[in-house]
Amino acid sequence: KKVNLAIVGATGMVGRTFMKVLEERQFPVKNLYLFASKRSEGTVLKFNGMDVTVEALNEQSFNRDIDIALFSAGGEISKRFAKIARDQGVVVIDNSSAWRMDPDVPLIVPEVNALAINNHNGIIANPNCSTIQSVLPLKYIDDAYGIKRIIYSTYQAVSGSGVSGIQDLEEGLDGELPKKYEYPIAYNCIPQIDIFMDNGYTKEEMKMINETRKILNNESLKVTATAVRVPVKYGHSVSINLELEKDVSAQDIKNILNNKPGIVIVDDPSQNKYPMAIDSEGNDEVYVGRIRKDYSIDRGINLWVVADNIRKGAATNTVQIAELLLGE
Ligand code: 11C
Repeated sequence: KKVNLAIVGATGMVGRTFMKVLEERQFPVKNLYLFASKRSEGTVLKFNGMDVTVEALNEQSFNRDIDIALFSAGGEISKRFAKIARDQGVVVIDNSSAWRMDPDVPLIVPEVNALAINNHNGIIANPNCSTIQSVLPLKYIDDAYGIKRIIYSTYQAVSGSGVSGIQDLEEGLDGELPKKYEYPIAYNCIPQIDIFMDNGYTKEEMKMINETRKILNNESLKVTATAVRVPVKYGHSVSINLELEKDVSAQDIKNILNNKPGIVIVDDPSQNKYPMAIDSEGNDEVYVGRIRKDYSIDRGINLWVVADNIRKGAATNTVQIAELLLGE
C-alpha cells in the first residue's frame, strides 16, 4: 500500500535527510507534501527524480489526504501543529522533544521497543539522537544481565545544532567568532548542550536520563549524564559506564551484542580498532567498541557507542517508525 506522506521542516538538515532515507529504503510514497516556514516557500526539492515544491506550513496544511507526517521543525512547531494534523487523521511521527515524555505518546527505537507503537494515539515520538544510539545496545544488555546504573558521557557533533553549528565550527577554524554557540567550538569542547535546568543538569542531559527510562521501561533506573559538544561535524560518541545485576565478562557483552539488528561491533584493541565518528558518517548502524570491564566496581562494564546523529539519531529512526506503522 502506498501512502501520502508529509514532511514538516523539509528544508532543514534532518528534513532533507528524511527524503534521502525514504528514497534509499524505497518507502512506498504515493504523494509527498513538503512544508517549511514562509521563508522557504517555493523552494523546489527533488524526490525520486521528481520536483516537489515546498509550501509554507499553516493551520490548513493538513486538510487533505495525508496518512503520515514526519515532523522535524523544532519543538514549538510540533507543539503547535502536531495535534492539528492528528485531528485531521494524520499520524504524526515527531522528531522534536515536544511530545516525548507525554504518557500518551510512544517513544520508539524500532529495534528496542517496536511494540509500543500499538498504543499510539496519532502522535509518535522519535527520541533524542544521543539517546537512540545508547539504548540500542543497552536494551540487549539490560534484558540479559539487568542494568542497575548508567553513567553517560557524550561527545556530540555540531550537526546536532543544525547548519549553524557546522558553520560555527568551519568559521571558527578560520578564526571567526562563534554565532550559534556562546563559546568557540573550534579547538574546544563545550560542556553545555541546550539550556541549564534548575537541578544543574542541561536539558540534553535530562533528555538522555528521562528518555532512557521511558524506552527501557524502567522509571526508577539510575541514570546520570554529562553531555559535551565537540568539534566534530557528524557522529555522536557516547562513553557508557554500566553497573549490572550480574557479573559478566567483556566477552559476554560482545556475545550478547553480536549480530543484533542495527549494531556493529568494532572492537579489536590489538589492531587499534574502535568506532569513530568519522566512520559513522552517512551510515545507519550503531557502532560499539572499547567493551571492557570496569574493575573499579564489582559488576561494571564500559562501552563506547558511535552513530551518525542525523541518520540513526534522527531521520533513519523516524523513517523506521513509519515503516513499523505500515506493518502495524
Ligand atoms: C544535539 N541532541 O546534538 C541534540 C539535537 O531533542 O532532538 C537534537 C535535540 C532533540 O544538539
